[in-house]
Amino acid sequence: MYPDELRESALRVAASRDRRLKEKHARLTPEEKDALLRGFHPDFREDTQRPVTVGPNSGDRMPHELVDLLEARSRIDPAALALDRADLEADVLIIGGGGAGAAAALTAQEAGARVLLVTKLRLGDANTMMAQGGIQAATSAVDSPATHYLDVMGGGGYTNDPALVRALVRDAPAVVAWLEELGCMFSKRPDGTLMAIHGGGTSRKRMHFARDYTGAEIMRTLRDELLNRDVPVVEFCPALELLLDDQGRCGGAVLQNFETGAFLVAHARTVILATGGFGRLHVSGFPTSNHYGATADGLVMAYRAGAELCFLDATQFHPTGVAYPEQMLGQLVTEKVRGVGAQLVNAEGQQFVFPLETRDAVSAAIIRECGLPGKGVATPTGQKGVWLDSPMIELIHGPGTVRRELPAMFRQYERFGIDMSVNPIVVYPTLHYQNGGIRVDASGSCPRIPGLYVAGEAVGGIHGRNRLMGNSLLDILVFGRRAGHEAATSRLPAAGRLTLEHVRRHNRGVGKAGRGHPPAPLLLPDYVGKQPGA
Ligand code: MEZ
Repeated sequence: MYPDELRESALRVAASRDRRLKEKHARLTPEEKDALLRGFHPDFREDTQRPVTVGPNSGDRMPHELVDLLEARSRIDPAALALDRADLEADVLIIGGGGAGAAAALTAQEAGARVLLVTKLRLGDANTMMAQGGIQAATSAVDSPATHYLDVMGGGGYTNDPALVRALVRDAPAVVAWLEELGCMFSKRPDGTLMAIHGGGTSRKRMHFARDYTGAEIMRTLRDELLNRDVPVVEFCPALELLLDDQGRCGGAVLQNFETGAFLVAHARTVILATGGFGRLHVSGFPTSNHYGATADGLVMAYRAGAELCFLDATQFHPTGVAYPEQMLGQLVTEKVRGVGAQLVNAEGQQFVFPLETRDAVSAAIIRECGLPGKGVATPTGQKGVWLDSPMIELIHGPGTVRRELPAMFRQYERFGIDMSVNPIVVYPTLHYQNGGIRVDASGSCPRIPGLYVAGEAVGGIHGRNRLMGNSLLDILVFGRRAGHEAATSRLPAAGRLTLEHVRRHNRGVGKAGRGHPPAPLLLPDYVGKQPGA
């Protein structure tokens, strides 16, 4: 099961289990948390970020991997394209085929718009599909949107945009009801009410879930609905640039057929960007839990068009990515494992952090522990990690709980001969989420670019400097629906003649620096001859 290097330490973890069952680890004080983050969170390392030198956020620090893209030249030559004739036309053009794009398309269509959804890969190929642990919503009598609001703000270090948080928590119960109406099968109690657990940083049990494949179940529901309603979808067709008129109003995009390489011009009254985050950029050399397509394309396009970005110096590393076996390096071990009782334990069988601190703090604590002599666990290839003591779940809730409540996780490990209901598993932080993104208002509109709306992980400000578990599956739906409605019902005057003048300006602005990077948007991560983080 485990090689010798790990077996001995796993036995120490098992021997300490009875003691730890009775032990409650102290919560961090605000001062301790601050010191932990400053000392060990990658955001605070000098070498992980630099100021961007072009565009509206010039001077702001962001991860090198993102700055490289923001400072890169376009993939297209603006002079070589005729933009007056449209290959595709719609009232609302939605760019992105994950949960946010799907929710936006359904809502815009309900509001009477002719919608078109274009997506880089296939419909549903997105982080939504990979989300495991749950979706937050204050649905119980002992909870309220106000309490949810306070948790979200606390998790984000009180830096979040209050208007966006208000929208998030207010819409949450209705969003869950909408999903149920569409046929989403959440885990329920015998009386038919939604099951709920805690996540890191929550003061109430409000994490609703479909076992441990919540995102897949939500995406299945949305995709079925799009197909049932015959919403037009064009797959394998990434967007490369937005189109603006001479007033800076957005009225379409340039797309590329991934198979033939042909450029396509799409005209629309309004455009919704739902392109996801930057999780495949391997920020600071970390492995990732993200979908292959998460290459920050929307940030690049919107930035060139003049959008303001925010909070991009705050990256979320999920505390529990797989560290062993290496074939699964970086894959998510859902926070639900800690939500139902597993503790984080060092090589000597000692708990070193309260398991449901916010993610930024838990990740920093794991990184600190791995740097202390004899405390971290080393896999045969030298990958560092700590133990996540999953067998505790069986001791707390009874035999069979892991297999029943965490079937996807259980199978993931079983394929490698590891029974996680009997043996602890080795974990290390993995790049998980882009806390920041494009600045929008509570309707999802981009204030600097009339006609442009943003939803999902591409949005910045909702989560401040650190998102809590289950608020991403929530925000893609809340802001997908808000953006969809707003884009469909907008009374903006029609865009004038569409141009790529902003792209010419950008290409001139980046000068020599831009030529040093491959063109952007990246579209797909480059693993050829280059290891992540090298
Ligand atoms: O919101 C998330 O990121 C989430 C639910 C992840 C998880 O641990 O399952």
